Amino acid sequence: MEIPNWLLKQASLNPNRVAVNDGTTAYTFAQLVPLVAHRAGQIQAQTDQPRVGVMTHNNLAGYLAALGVLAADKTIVWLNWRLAPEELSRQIGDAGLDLVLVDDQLADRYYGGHRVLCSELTAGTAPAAVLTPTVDLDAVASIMYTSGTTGQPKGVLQTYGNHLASAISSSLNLGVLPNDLWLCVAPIFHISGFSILMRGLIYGMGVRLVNHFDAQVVNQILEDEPVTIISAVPYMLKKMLEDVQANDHCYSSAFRLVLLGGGTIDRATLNACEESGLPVVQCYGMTETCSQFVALSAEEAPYHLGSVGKPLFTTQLRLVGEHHEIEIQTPALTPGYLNQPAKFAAKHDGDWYRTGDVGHFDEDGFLYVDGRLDEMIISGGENIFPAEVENVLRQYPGIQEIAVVGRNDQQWGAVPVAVVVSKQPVDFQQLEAFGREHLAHYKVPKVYLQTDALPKNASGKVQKFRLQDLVANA
Ligand code: S0N
Ligand code: MG
Ligand code: MG
Repeated sequence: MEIPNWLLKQASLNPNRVAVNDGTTAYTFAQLVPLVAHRAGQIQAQTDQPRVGVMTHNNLAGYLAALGVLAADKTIVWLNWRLAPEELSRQIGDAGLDLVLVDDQLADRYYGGHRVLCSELTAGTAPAAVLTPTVDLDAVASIMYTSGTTGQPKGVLQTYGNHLASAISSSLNLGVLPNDLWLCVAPIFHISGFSILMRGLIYGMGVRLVNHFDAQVVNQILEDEPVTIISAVPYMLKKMLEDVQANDHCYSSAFRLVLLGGGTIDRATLNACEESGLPVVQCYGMTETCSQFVALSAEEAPYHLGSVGKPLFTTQLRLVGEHHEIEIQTPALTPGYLNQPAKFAAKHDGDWYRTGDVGHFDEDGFLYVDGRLDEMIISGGENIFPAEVENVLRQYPGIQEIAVVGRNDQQWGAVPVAVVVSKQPVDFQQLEAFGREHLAHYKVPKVYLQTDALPKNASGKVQKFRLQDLVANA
């Protein structure tokens, strides 16, 4: 089904509303149209491929580049700039990219194929594109890679229809006010950030871009500017809270709430936020669902600390099996993984999508997420799959066996710890350096232990739960 082009629609409905603002420059929806058409024209002049990579911080140049990709009727493949060169090349290869648009600030982080810097895109002289007046809701707007239990990355397809369903569900819970201004410091290469840009286009709402996270910068903006909502992961909220407590920030009267997702949070932090006047609304979502599909409401949030809320208007949710796995149906659910249909099928239980998370409802119908069925570690809002780390570190000379296990961490939520078996003593500094060469730094274990043998079951599978005590006390 086709509906009107989102940007053109907003340029007609709300031409003079600010669409995006980076603190220095602001563009209204009407002003955005020619800028985006220009970027789209440059992109069309550079590639015939249906997908274009974008690797950027949360800035205007990157925002315009991304919207340019969409206006060129192509799919954005979001690249996480923290990834190591070989991790990036695998994604670029899988997506068949022959063009990657790169933030000038990240020029030295990009090592792949044909790249165009955002400044080069801005300076391009090819004719502007003519924007297609409609969007096809089944077309894939964006792709984001996630890893998995085997350690192989999968490109999650996100259609326009998925983004629309997600944005509508969120708005039916949080409401949309004419003065809403959503601060976007969550990376736009993650759905936590990109969903804000999509909501901006769908709601006709302003987005305040912040290049990268810095608690003091964010708190100063929330004090000085009429931001109404910010999306944050627990790491960010804790840093913001520390700074509020240390420097007595008082957010502007326009401020409505911190939408918190991307990992579990301790009750003490939530209590401290309440005492410091930081209104937190917890939610629960995934890349596969274009952001939250369960959330608290602003009214209920203070009375249900620790819960992620109720399934949103378009979400069906059930708990299945002895572990109470969370299974869902929602129109925001991805139609699949790029090039890997079998992996997507394997995540289904009939019509239900298996999240891999386990949870329970309280007597009032509020959902609590209790953990994961697999070994995934969430560090600062980044997912880490132990298999991916083990596959790399196992290649280090002398390593016979390795197990990577998550350990709770005050700052990051959880961090990976490596337990290695080797006949000779292992130089952990060298092992860590090896990991940092081949993996995004956040995936590299923060603690290393050597042991004589890994605990295994009768069929030879490592029993990681038996390493928990060792790792917790290391
Ligand atoms: C937390 C962030 C900002 C940390 O980055 P910071 O502090 O800026 O670090 P740097 O200065 O760049 O680096 C310092 C050292 O720290 C290491 N490092 C960086 N990040 C991590 C990490 N995550 N874990 C461990 N270490 C990390 C660096 O490597 C560096 O060390 P060295 O020098 O040794 O290299 C950053 O990590 C960040 O931006 N995280 C957030 C990611 C995120 O947004 N995740 C959410 C993903 N989930 C979803 O999108 C679904 C849920 C969702 O949609 C949602 C989520 C939240 C709110 C709303 C929603 C919604 O539903 O709308
Ligand atoms: Mg930093
Ligand atoms: Mg790093």
